[in-house]
Amino acid sequence: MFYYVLICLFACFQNIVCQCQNGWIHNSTSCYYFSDNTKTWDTSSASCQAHHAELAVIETNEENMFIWSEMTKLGGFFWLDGTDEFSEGQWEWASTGEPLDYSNWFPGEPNNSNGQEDCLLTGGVYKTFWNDSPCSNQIKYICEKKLENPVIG
Ligand SMILES: [Ca+2]
Ligand SMILES: [Ca+2]
Repeated sequence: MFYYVLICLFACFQNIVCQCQNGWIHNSTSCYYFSDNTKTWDTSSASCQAHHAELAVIETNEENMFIWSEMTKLGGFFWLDGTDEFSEGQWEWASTGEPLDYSNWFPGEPNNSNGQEDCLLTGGVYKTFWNDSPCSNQIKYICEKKLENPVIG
């Protein structure tokens, strides 16, 4: 806890807001929201954007393990920001258009089962691993927003 306060003080000194709003969880330079309710990938993405966030983009193993540590408390599958709906097999993060430089696919995935799996999920039976799934499935979702500079008025 003391160590965390030191980091937080340093972050504040650097003009970085070090707290997440209620219901959001801090990790590294982001705040995360893990939903209770279930939605399609599109409506999940829209819900995140309504909170000035995007579906979570996982860029490192550390971040993936943080996500897993929270998912284990809640249970269920969760949507991430990844999709290949624009070009089959070309996986990208929808919010940035960047390819998945880091990935943690379950063995045999992505398999585009029945030719209609274009959205990225994690958790559930896949645990820390990732699977491509039909975007119309209704599951939980994870939003992510970067810690922002404070507004100085
Ligand atoms: Ca696909
Ligand atoms: Ca699949």
